[in-house]
Amino acid sequence: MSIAQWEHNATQHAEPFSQFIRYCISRNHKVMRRDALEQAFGEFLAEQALAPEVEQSVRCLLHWAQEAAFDARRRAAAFAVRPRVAAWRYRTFQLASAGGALSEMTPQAYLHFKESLISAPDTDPSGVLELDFTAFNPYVHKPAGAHSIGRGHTFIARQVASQLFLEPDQGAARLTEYLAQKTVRGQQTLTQPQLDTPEELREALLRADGVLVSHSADTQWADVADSLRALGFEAGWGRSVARIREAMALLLDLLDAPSATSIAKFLDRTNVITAVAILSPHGYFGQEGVLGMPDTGGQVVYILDQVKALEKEISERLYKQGLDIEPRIVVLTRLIPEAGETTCNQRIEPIEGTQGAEILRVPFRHPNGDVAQHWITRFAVWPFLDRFAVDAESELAHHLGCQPELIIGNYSDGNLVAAIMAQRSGATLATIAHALEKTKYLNADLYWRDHEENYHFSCQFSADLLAMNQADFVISSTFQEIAGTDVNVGQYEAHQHFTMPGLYRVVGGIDVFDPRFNIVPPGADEDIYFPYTDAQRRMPEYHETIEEMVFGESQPGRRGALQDRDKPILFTMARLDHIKNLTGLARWFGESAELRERANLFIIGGHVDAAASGDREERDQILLMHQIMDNHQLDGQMRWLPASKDRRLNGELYRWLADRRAVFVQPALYEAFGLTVVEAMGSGLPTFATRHGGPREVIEHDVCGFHIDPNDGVAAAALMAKFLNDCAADGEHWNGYSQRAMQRIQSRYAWPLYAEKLLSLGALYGFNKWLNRDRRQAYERYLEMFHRLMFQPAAKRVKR
Ligand code: UDP
Ligand code: LCN
Repeated sequence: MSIAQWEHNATQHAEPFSQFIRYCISRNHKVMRRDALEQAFGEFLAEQALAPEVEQSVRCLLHWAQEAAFDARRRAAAFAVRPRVAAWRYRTFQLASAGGALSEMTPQAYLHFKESLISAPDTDPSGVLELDFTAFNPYVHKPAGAHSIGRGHTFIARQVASQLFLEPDQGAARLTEYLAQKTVRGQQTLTQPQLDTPEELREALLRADGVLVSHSADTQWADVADSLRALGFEAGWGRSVARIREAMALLLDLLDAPSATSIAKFLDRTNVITAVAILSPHGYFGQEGVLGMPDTGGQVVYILDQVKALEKEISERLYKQGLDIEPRIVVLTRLIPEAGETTCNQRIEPIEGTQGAEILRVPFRHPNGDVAQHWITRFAVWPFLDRFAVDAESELAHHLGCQPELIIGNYSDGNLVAAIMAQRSGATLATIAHALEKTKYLNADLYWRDHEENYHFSCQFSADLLAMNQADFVISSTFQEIAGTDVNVGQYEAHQHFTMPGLYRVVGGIDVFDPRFNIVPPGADEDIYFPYTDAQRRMPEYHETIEEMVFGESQPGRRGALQDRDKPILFTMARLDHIKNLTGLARWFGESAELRERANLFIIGGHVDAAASGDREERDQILLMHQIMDNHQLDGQMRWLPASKDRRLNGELYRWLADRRAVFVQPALYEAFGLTVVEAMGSGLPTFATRHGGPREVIEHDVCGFHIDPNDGVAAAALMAKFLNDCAADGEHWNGYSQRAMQRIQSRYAWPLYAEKLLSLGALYGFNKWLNRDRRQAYERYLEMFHRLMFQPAAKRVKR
């Protein structure tokens, strides 16, 4: 659909379109998303039939409108139309006695239209702080096609090459300057500072090749170091003569005619990252007994796996580069003095499965210096973060004894702290959203005041804007996280234009075509989540415990006992958040006689005993779950256990269930990525997962699993029942899905691939940052002002 077609439809069918607008106004609708519009149109049709082709045209108009706003007073509607991925057009429809007139709107006008519906009418639109971060973007040329979204590195490599190439002498001089100042942990690498003109560098490279050519390819750096040092070189080109010559040849090419491929390859070889700080302040960050606790889920798993993979890859790179340096990786999180049975009150915790990576915990402090003693929900950590950033920086410097070259933020709070630290130190900044809250809560921006007491979105969305604009590169797990699908809006995309009435209006929050976005999907630890068919590595020592978990009796803290052990099992495991919708799954199951007939339901989530929970949202879900089990009398067909915190046991649980031809269900209302989906599929469980979010991209529908609509439980239950019926009729049916699920995960979601890509990005974007450091000053100032004038006052309003 093009915007011209949309306009054509709207004008051609102005009369029925205006009737529907009047219908919405008469029902007092103000702002509606596409789903709600489509539903309202169904209700409208029940009152007023339209000719089929007219009905189809109006339906089409609504389908491409992501949102509509209705103003009874002005007798007008405004539409946010998204004719294709990440393209937004705004149109207003002014009702007239017959039909109406369509006209174009700017994003500003559209946002003002919405604001006026909920704040005082006729507020002066210029009286609102309007933010446009994209105006400062150093990338004048950006890729335009949706296929480029999430592949920023290819664009940056081309841009860096052309920047160097456009001014040939200057380019060579910049490269020479870059090499001359390059130190690693205070040690000069690659070239000595006196090799400071391109001519001298070229000459030295040619002479070095003259020396190296007489050595065998596997001669070590140590054997040629003296000769190369005499020519002005230092370690860092390679451990063997073969690698040294390759890297030097790449540099000679670059000095003559830089290309995107050679610059990326050269940096990958030489711009090695040796020390990384990873920020993840909120939740209980630990290695044992924390998973499933409030705010403690996939992010912790992701980071611990990420650290292992990164350390391994850095070690290999350093080795090949000929540098005898140990990688240093530190995860910075919050120290919680009253941490229950967790280790979150310990300052240092070595990370298992690594040579030297550690968790370093730094407490949150009140303004008077007192340490905050208890866990604090992720929605209320904001007033602590500025101070945490400074404290973490000094503890890290003390602990590491060197500056990290790369700082990686996680989630809104970690990204903000990482941004502050990177801004102060000049390190390369990567951010990872994991889950942007804005798309999870309906109209969280427009009605932000209603959410403020519990969620403090004024802080969170400001932190998100700051971090995503400060980032040198952004790591995303899927394409949809950035730019959605043909019909669904991406999580980052939702930050392009939005308004928080009375606070600020964002007309350029982030541009998803910005080349800082890169898709780097995570994996699942292959030592824990491996195929159920891998008999050699199976962990039978857990089987007795698992048998008891699944088929044991009901007892305090657990509910339900499966009466018919022969039925296949529908399994789910998640934190017991509203958004995870485990209660939704229990209800679909309860309401579907067919599914109850066919299967048992096994749920692991949160606490079964509400008194044991310290989280408001979790307690609500616990009460709801009990109510559903009572109403549908599910105790003999459903079993519910509290969070299961042992990852190795969980890995074997997935496989044990696969032995019994079970399926995994992920019913979330929205799931940013969904590690459980990767774990379950990698273990061999056919998986039914929400079509809202990452699982839509992880699973190919009806090939290696199924997409389900969490808002249509009847259809989801029917799809599961049909699958189980097909499995009962054909013994191979389950196998096919299981095999394809395992293949899908093995080929795409693997940590070694992740680490390799992340470090290549660090090398490339780090150089890009150095090359363009003068261009970012205005941008940095704008961000700093936003931080001080918007974020900090909002954070001060959060109760400590
Ligand atoms: N998890 C767990 N026990 C539980 C609940 C979750 O071990 O009771 C683990 C799960 O195996 C996965 C992670 O926590 O590794 C949850 O990650 P996911 O991305 O699915 O969701 P998140 O909690 O991050 O929203
Ligand atoms: C947070 C989430 O909500 C999940 O969807 C992700 O899988 C997890 O973080 C890891 O990125």
